[in-house]
Amino acid sequence: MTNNQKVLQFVEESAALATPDKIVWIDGSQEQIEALRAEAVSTGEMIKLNQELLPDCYLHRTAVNDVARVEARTVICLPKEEDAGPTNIWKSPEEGYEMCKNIARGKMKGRTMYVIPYSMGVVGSAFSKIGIEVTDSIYVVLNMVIMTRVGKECLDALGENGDFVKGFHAKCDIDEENRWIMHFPQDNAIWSVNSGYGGNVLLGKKCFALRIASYLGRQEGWMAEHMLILGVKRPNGEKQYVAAAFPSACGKTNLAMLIPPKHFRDAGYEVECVGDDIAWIRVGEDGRLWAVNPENGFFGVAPGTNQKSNPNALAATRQGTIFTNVVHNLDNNTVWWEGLDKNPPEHAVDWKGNPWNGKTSDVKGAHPNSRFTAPAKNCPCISPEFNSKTGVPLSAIIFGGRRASTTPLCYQSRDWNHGVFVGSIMSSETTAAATGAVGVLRHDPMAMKPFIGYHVGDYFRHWIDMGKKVTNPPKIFNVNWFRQYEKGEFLWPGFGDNMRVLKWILDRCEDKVDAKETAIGYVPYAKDIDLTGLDYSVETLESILEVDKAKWAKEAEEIEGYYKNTIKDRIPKELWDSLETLKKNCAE
Ligand code: OXD
Ligand code: MN
Repeated sequence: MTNNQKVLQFVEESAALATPDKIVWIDGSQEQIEALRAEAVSTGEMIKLNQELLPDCYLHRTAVNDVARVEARTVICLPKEEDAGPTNIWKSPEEGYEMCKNIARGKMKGRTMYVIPYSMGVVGSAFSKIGIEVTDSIYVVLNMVIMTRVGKECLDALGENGDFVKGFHAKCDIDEENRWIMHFPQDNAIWSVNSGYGGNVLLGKKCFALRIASYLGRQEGWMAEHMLILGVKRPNGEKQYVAAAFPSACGKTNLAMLIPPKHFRDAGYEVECVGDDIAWIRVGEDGRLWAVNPENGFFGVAPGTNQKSNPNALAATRQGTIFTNVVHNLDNNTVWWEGLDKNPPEHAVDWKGNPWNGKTSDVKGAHPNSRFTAPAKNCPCISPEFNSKTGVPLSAIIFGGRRASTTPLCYQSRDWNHGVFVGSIMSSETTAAATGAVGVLRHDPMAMKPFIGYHVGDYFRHWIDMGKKVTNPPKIFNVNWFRQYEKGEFLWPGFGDNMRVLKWILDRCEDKVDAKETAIGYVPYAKDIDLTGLDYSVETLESILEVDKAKWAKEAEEIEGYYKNTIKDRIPKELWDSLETLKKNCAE
């Protein structure tokens, strides 16, 4: 399929190590995809679902010990430990390669090695980058076909000499103790062994499009961010675009596909989804930041997705989708998950493969991190700019975490550098997207803690430097949809009603609305958040817009501790200055 010697050598070396019985090049053709689906069904790797209700949809179950990203086993291999920084696990490249190679040696014996040429971004766009993943998993091939642009045209785009990101994946024995996801940013290389879970094995996604790409972006002067991208069409037809960073499983997919409340729809507002997880951002000739979504599908969290919370995502999953670790409804050969509807199936199989009765069982049927892999083109609100080679210009960047208290519903930074500070101090309660305890507050700067491919202090510096390159930077905001009463219930309705906050943000970008200056930045006046059609009291809104200086003084102390004791060095002076301002403002 190619004369590119580097590609041929990579495939040859991978095969020499893993010794597969057969090598199959993925050309992206429908016949090949069909044949692989049929093979996966024949071996039990996938279950073919009801083709009338869910055409071209399949169900897969991972091993029970392999259901989420493994941050403690995700490694950045650089020559010097200090260059990986305090947010990463580090190994030297020599040690990393040796470990992975020893684990993978001979592990594809009796198996087929698939070679997947893929593009992150539209093939042929200056924004895009090509990867080659070798894998012994049909599930990986079929997911990559949905999540990226796969096929011969990627090899053609590489030509005889082009460079690419090398990804080696071997399932091995799905052994937790020998599971490693290793990145070699200096070599554009990724090794993943002993896992079959998407975030660890779809190497175009977190490994390439965030960890390797963030490293490349710093060298080449662009940014790879854990951000959704959405467009809002105003009644007069004008469009504004927003990129928003939230930690995993904090509603990025829901926000990206938001349906505005009726009052906004009637007025003519529409939301279009450009992406739900990753943004590659560059400086445009016009001095603005332009963003593309390098992916081609959605790897979304299933539980909680329903006709009310996210009808667009649900619609996207009705065709050509792979479901992972959800409930198999045996009555009609479809799927179900907690929060889909109030009618769990009685005759079903749970995510572990055990018989399950949704009416009587007291255990969850779907894993909390169960997923759908759905083609982006299925999404009813996909943006006409989705396949744009230049991307979309950003009016605003939004950061958001899951915080029960302290952080108000929304605030705006004073300027770019202060916005970088706001991103750097993000913290959020952990979710099921990664292994480990759920609900623990942790620092997650720019929602990138698990995804920065180098030292976090240098990453902050890169953000500051990017601000110097843009003459017309997006405005930077922070939102918190997750404020709670002491009893635990949420104080803001969220979902489609987030449009009310989005509208304020977009109006701020056009200087159409005033704001209150506070210790932490500009906060909306309650009167400026349009509550029309919502049964919601202005007092409650005021309470979640409040900035409590005493709480923020404590927060500032905590941030100082995080900067000093965790990140320790390489923090840009501009961020220390913002912290000093915050402390001073809270003391006044
Ligand atoms: C994801 C994640 O899958 O962030 O997007 O874990
Ligand atoms: Mn994510």
